[in-house]
Formats: sequence, structure tokens, C-alpha cells
Amino acid sequence: MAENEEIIKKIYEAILNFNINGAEEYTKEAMKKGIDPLVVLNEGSIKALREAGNKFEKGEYFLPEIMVCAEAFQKSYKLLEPELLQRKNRSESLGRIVIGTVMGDMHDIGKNLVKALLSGAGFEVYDLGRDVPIQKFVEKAREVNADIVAMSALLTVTMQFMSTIIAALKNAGLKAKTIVGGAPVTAEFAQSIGADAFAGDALIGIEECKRLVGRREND
Ligand code: B1M
Repeated sequence: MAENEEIIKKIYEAILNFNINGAEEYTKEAMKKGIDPLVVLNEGSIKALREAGNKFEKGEYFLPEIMVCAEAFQKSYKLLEPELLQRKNRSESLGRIVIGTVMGDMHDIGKNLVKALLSGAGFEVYDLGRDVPIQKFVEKAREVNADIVAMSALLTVTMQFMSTIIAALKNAGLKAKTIVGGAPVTAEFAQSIGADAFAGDALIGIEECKRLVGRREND
């Protein structure tokens, strides 16, 4: 147990200290030991990115450093992703979800993680990527007859677009439910813009999407 914690700590430190190769190597080690990828993410790599963000806010890190931390995270995440995708293979689809990071926003790490877990849980996921124009959410939702439109935003200036997207979906007469997430998004904000659900982290996001399509928690 202590050994597992030690490896997770090494992943955390590698990401925070710009050690891209280290992030990759220690993640391989974690996988060999059979450590749950979600534990690696929550207690190692995501925690490291959040700490990098705190350092950025305090003026200890600047943008180039954040970019290297993000690159180290991605190296580690790419190794974990296949296992997340395979978590729960099922033949029947739980529903169709259109997901994207809103216009003006380049942050896609959280969105990609949510997407992988949604696919693993059995949803059909249509990923629009990042910096997605408002109308694209509407067009895709119509095209695939989406059950849910999931939006991610990491900037206080871009989270406002979630409200516009929800209004645009309604104006287009689409019945898709909406869910919002991303670091600055809160339950109060979600409620204020008329979103059907809010998720503060990826796992809650999956459960909320199941709830929106009328599935029980353990389905
Ligand atoms: Co930026 N950045 N960044 N950044 N960045 C933040 C968000 C910031 C909080 C840092 C800080 O100041 N402390 C700050 C925003 C301040 C604000 O507006 N409140 C900030 C800033 C200011 C900026 C720039 C403006 C910097 C600049 O240029 N001067 C710039 C903006 C560029 C743009 O978008 N137009 C910028 C750029 C970047 C990088 C490109 C360097 C890089 C992004 C790389 C990438 O994504 N490909 C980056 C990063 C890495 C961060 C931090 C450090 C980490 C973000 C992250 O990936 N977290 C971030 C600090 C922070 O968040 N505290 C910061 C890990 C990720 C797993 O969490 O995305 O929250 P998150 O997703 C979670 C949940 O929120 C939830 O589940 C996920 C997993 O648990 N969730 C959902 C998210 N979406 C969901 C959807 C759902 C359900 C759940 O639907 C079903």
C-alpha cells in the first residue's frame, strides 16, 4: 500500500516538476502494480495539475511551465485511457451524448477524461473537441438526436457561453438534457443558467448522465 502511494507521489511530483519522461515511466510502474487508474488520476496527476494552477495564480509558475505540466499529464493520461475506456464493455448503448469545451476555451483535459469515462460506461459519445462554436453543439445534437449535451468550461469568461448554448438548444426545439462542468462551474451557476445537471468531477458526471437518461446508479 505504502509502495503504491509512493508511486502516485512520484507521478504527482514528476508532473509538477516538468519531468515528462518521469510522468510516463512512473505511470507505467503504477500500471504494472495494478493501481486503479482513477486513483492515479485523482490522487496523482489531476492533483498535480491543480497545484500547478495554484502556483500560476500565485505567480510562481508562468504559462510555459503550465504547458509543460499539461504535457506531462497527457503522457501519463494516454497510458491510463485505454483501461478507462474498457472499464465496462456493454453491447447496449446507454444514450447519445454530444460533448465539447465551449467557444474561446482551449482546456480539454477534463473534457477528455469525462469523455473516456462516459464511453467506458456505455454511452455513445460525440466529441466536438475544444473551442466549439455555439451553433455546432446545436447542429450535432440535432444530427445524432442527442439525449444529452455536455459542456465543459475552465475560464470564468467562457462559462457564460454555456447559458447561450442551452438557450440555442431550446430555440432549436431540441429536447436534449444539458450538463455542465469544469473548474469554475458551480451547482448554483448551473441552476442559474437552467442546466439540467452539474458535475464537479468526472465520476459524478457519469452518474448524473445516467440519471438524466433514467438509469439507476449501478447500471
Ligand atoms: Co489554464 N487556466 N489557461 N491552461 N489552466 C486555469 C483554468 C486557471 C484556473 C489557472 C489559474 O489561474 N489558477 C485559469 C482560469 C482562471 C479563470 O478564468 N477563473 C487559467 C488561465 C487564466 C489560462 C489562460 C488564460 C492563461 C493565459 O493565456 N494567460 C489560458 C487560456 C487559453 C484558452 O483557453 N483560451 C490557459 C491555458 C492553459 C494551457 C493551454 C497551458 C493548459 C490547458 C491544456 C489543455 O487542456 N489541453 C492549462 C491548464 C492545464 C490549466 C490548469 C492548470 C489545469 C486545468 C486542468 O486540466 N485540470 C488550470 C488550473 C485549475 O484548474 N485549477 C488552469 C484537470 C482537469 C481534469 O480538471 O478540467 O476541472 P477539470 O475537469 C474536471 C471537472 O471539472 C469535471 O470533471 C473533470 C475530471 O474530474 N468536468 C466535467 C469538466 N468538464 C466536465 C463536463 C461534464 C462533467 C464533468 O459533463 C458531463
